Amino acid sequence: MATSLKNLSEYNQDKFPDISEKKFGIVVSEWHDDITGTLCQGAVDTLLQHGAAKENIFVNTVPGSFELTLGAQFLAQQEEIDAVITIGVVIRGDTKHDDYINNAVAQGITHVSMKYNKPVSFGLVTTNTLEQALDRAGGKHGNKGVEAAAAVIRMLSF
Ligand code: DLZ
Repeated sequence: MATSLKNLSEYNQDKFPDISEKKFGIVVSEWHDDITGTLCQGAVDTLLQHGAAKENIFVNTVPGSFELTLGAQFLAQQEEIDAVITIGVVIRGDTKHDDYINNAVAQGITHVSMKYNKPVSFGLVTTNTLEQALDRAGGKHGNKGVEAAAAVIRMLSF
């Protein structure tokens, strides 16, 4: 379903496990940091709301979304980390730069998830305009950071 038809922050909590002892790594891109900050806050709030301990949430930043993969790998390789959330915003420009970044991150974090056998969620907002990104960061389409956190929580019960 297209995001424009769905509030991203609506999710089913039925299969959420107890996460009070789980440790979460969050890697956040500094590009468009006003928006990624809101997405990250959405992710942190969601983890806390579902029982994670504040001291078990580790937030790290990377310069841009392209670096999310390596950031995710640094976190995922730590034995004590149970799940990783990646947060970034890539807004389409005049060139195909965004395609290269988005595809690299999608493939990269999939690889990290497979390599370490841990949930790594794709909290990368990829839009044509700044307005669309804001709509997905606490705007009319919810907060993609919330969804990214909900996805890893759900996968921890798999
Ligand atoms: C270079 C670049 C561009 C043009 N746009 C974005 C963007 O919209 N969002 C984002 O997170 N990062 C962008 N970057 C930076 C790249 O992700 C990366 O940090 C640099 O190419 C250095 O590797």
